[in-house]
Amino acid sequence: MKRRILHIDMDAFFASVEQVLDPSLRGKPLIIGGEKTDLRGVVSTASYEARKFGVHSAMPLATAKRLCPHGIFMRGNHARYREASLKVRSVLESVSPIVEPASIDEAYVDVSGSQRLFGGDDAIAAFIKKRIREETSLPCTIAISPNKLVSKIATDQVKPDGYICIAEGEEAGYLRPLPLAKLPGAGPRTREVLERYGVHTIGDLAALPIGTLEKVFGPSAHGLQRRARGESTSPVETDSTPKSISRETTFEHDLGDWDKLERVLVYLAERTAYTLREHGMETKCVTLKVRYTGFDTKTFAHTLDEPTSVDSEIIGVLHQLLPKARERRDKVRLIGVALTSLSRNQHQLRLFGGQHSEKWEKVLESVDKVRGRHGFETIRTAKSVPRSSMRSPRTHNENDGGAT
Ligand code: TTP
Ligand code: MG
Repeated sequence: MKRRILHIDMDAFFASVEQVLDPSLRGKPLIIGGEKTDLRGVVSTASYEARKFGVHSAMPLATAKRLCPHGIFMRGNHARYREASLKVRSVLESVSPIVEPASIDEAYVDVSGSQRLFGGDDAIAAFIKKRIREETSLPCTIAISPNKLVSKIATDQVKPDGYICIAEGEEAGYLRPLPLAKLPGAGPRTREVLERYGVHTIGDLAALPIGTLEKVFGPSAHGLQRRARGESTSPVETDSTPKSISRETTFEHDLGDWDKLERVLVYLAERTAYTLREHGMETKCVTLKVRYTGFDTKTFAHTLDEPTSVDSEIIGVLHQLLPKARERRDKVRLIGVALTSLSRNQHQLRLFGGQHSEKWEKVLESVDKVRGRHGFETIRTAKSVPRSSMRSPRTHNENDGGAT
């Protein structure tokens, strides 16, 4: 499934809400932040008509009054803005369950899974704009691209009442001509340094030899250049998006048999990997947790080069970590697995860059389907140990629920 991420930002949000409440304000230079008599304070937003005079957010009211003396100045009504914001959110949630509000008037939506249902990006955007108009009468701008970064930059380019769709593979080309200031993370200090190297556009940064960039910015050079190329894998995070997935088991009697411990670990790895895939996510960091006799607890972690959701790869990492845990002679009271550095599953990246095959993903998909229908226990690999050899499952000792 191709990853399609939508970014939506309402146009001149506070001012637009006021214009809906009082239509006589439409088409007029409207400035929200304070009354004309308020001496202090800053502009929170200005209608596009007021922006023509150079008025913008965060500008002192006094300056705004000087630039736009005939403007209409209002304090604003936050309860109304929140109400409109919630209506927008519920429209977005009717398109996809994966919605991340980024501010009162801005959100990301993972619409990868909504493509077929709605008939593609253009139809999704048209549907949202129409529904928001019906529910709130407010204008908004939408961008859809393979990731949050590119969509966020793009909405700003096509405001107000805009829409843009950037196809997979076009990210770098789209960003190339834009001024460096448009790239999140390229603040004034960074830009000042880069300009000395003749970097003025995002494309210039993307094309700069990485060695040069590393000399100036150290290891963060790579991330900076990846962003300049429009690459980003950060997931759209909902309230239910897990930050980590873990599972652990406490034994009835402390165990010294590492073959058995290993089998329990394989079982725990399969369970966490299953939960991971249920969430449509991948992990980059696998942690082995061991509590020895006497309650001393140690964790051993390994970060992968490529994220994965494949059982065998997670188990492989645990096998690498086990010898370290075994250095201690003590018996084991508890053993656990935690998966962190989670991101949305990137089938695309996998097919081209990853080592593991598409076939594996297919197999796991069908295994998960059977498990979803008939329960997890119906399929288990030969090396994993059955639940009966663990103490009172589920209720107390296993950290159930998976997501923490
Ligand atoms: P923005 O989306 O940054 O601005 P906007 O919606 O007014 O205009 P645009 O069409 O360019 O998106 O911010 C959303 C709301 O947040 C804005 O209407 C008012 C509030 N806000 C402040 O109160 N103070 C600020 O400094 C900014 C930037 C926004
Ligand atoms: Mg806005």
